[in-house]
Amino acid sequence: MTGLFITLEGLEGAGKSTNQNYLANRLRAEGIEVVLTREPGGTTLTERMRDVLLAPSAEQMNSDTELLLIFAARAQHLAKVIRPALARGVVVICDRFTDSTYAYQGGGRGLPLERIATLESFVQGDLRPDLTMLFDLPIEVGIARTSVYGRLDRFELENRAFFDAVRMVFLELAKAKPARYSLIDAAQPLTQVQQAIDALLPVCLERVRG
Ligand code: T5A
Repeated sequence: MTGLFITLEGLEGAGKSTNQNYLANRLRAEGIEVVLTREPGGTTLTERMRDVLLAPSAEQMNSDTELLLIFAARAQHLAKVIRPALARGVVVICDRFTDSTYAYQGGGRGLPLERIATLESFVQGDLRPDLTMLFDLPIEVGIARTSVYGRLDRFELENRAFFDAVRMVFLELAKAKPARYSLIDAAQPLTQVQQAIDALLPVCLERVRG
């Protein structure tokens, strides 16, 4: 048995966490076992690594340090959560994965995409998401939604140009890999976003049930 690996991507406030729960509930209603997880994070150890990555700090983090920390956390997360769940044949829904690395470290930080691809192969081998939902929206809409949370994390402190570059890479990835990606207009009201997810359910179910 091999499970199904679904990733949710997009800018801050795009609705990934909200719709991770929505999608999980829709699949569970069909009798499908689902594991929800996120990056960076997903295990006790990698949640601590997440804190290091997200906490604003007086000492500026070097971009390669950031990249390596993200892939170090990913190696642990794959070993402890994602690979075992897929081996049990369940659906894994992950809030962000390596496409976020291409978008934030490649687009936002300007690191070479080949360097990210090298680490991707080293850490993941052949494992790639089966399906990716990209929740796309302008950054101002996303930041307005998350501003209610109060304190900004290290990425949310970045400027408009950073997020424009992140968004552009996400859209390029979606265009380059149409078989894996579904592009969802996340600026719409939540009910419409969830109708778009409902429209993708038959594909998910077909893939799970073979
Ligand atoms: N990162 C991560 C990297 O740089 N490289 C990597 O490789 C990885 C994996 C993680 C940070 O790490 C960086 C990217 C990120 O900056 P995070 O907290 O996991 O940070 O990610 P965020 O995107 O910042 O999480 P958010 O919680 O801000 O965004 P979500 O999950 O997309 O949004 P959600 O569901 O929490 O919704 C936010 C609010 O909007 C409302 C919700 O109810 C909620 O209040 N909402 C809507 N309101 C109106 N209309 C809609 N359609 C709505 N959808 C949701």
